[in-house]
Amino acid sequence: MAQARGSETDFDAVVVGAGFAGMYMLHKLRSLGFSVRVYEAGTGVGGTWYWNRYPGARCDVESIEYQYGFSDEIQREWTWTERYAAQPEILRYQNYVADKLDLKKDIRFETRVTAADYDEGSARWAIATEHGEHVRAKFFVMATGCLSSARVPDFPGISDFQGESHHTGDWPHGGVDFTGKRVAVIGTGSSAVQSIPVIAEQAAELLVFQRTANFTLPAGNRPLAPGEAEAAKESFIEGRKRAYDSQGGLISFEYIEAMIDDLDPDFVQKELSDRWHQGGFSFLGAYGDLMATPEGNKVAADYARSEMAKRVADPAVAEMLLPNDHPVGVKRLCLDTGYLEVFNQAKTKLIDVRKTPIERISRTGVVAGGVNYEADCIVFATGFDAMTGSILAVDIKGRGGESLRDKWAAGPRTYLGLSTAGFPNLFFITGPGSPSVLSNMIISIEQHVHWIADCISNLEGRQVRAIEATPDAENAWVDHVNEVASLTLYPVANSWYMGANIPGKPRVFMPYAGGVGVYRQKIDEVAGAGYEGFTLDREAQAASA
Ligand code: N01
Repeated sequence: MAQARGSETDFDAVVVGAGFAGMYMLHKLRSLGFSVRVYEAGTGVGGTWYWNRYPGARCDVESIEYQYGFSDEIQREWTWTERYAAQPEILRYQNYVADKLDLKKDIRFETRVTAADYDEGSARWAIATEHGEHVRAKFFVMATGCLSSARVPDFPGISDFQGESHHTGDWPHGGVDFTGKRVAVIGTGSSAVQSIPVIAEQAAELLVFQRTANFTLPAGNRPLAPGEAEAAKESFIEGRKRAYDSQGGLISFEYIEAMIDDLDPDFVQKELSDRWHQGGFSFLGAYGDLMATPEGNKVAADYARSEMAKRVADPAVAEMLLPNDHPVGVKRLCLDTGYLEVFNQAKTKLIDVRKTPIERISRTGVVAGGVNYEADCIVFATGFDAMTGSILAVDIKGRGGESLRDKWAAGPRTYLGLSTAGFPNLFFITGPGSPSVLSNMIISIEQHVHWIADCISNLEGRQVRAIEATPDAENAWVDHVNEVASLTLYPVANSWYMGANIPGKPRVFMPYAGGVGVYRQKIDEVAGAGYEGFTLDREAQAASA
């Protein structure tokens, strides 16, 4: 192993973010002998799981699959307690890994990176933090997460509100006591669907402001049975290999490839039913065209609506809660524990803000349709500036001072989701143009960390000073990402995948829908062909130029 290089101000790599991605990137590069500095805005590791401490926060991927796979020792030492781990358990796991690998000493906490400028002369990034610190690094890695830029809509009067208000993605560490309070929740995405049943246990009154009804199915969470987690450890490493080559990085269920018209209708209904009651995302894999054609999707969507309706006592309320403006699965499917049943409680009121839009926040509550709904607390479960928000929060300037914000003004453009032309030695982990949020994030994070670490080692071994995507390769990749998306129903919905939840954000389908296994093959082929689609700037060439 090479001797670690670098000084307090000059590193082989600077990484932004200490969630699952940044932690593993640090470990991987450090174990290859590179000097690495990580910057993290929070006071601790965890990323998403550090910030999203709202009541009921829980992973929607099974805990056995939602963990690092790079160390058999780590997976054997850690024992998950529930089918879907809750936020505190995941955060404990991340801290356990960080401590075991002694990661924290190379992470600067409570420090946001504000700017990064590429200096062509030295082929190094100059990175500035909010505290006025300046460091340099050959490689700059954005491990900022896809759902980390919490967004409160720009409602008039927000600062007038006299009660307590919080965004689910920036929740107080000490928790919030809703006992006996009137609570208004704005939003009905995954964060709302998870938090509302827990808030309802304490609140005296609950007001839910819904703009879009979402598909939600019972998660089927449960404690892992004695011996279950231990047994999973035996097959974990072999399973992880299969996950790397799978569609979504999940191996707890199979995708049926046959099209619905080629299947017996009774078989289809049984598959839908079995998968629905199994909980989790297996429902979306019931047949090949479920996510590809309106006709195929409708069968599953009808099934989902019929199951959801059974859970709501008042048919008029059920009607409001049943999604009817988008296909099932094209907005992130919600997994819930008792969500719809909350609307059977007398203390809950559902307000359709399509019919009666939120006009403003008053001193005492939320004003919609001319009515002031009084509340002691407002919970903004209003989502994130997804995928690009945290990348563009840093003022990144590439070759010739080109601004990434300008370059991506009409939507993100990447080569393989890993890099972008004009910005040498800059890498994204699970960036736009990669499977990312359509997959088990841990699988996609590991895939990218391995690729980036191999790339950096390879370049260092060949005295390459800079690697940069070519505009042609990038254009071809962007076209491919769009073409694959157009074969699915994803682009039809107003989802955060499309940037549609942010007023003014370009409407572009950001992740790559081709699947984890297919994507892995492509990025490995690129590396195997000597980083096809990239230009490599060799030190000898630079010296003679
Ligand atoms: O955010 P969202 P989220 N007026 O964008 C509404 C992951 N996650 O935090 O749908 C009124 O989904 C908005 O309405 P609409 C998961 O990938 C995972 O819930 O845009 N309403 C919507 O109802 C998830 O998909 C877990 O019409 C407004 C809600 O706010 C992603 O994070 C748990 C509004 C936002 O929903 C984001 O989920 C939680 C306005 N002006 C999250 N603006 C796990 O289980 C927005 N809304 C691991």
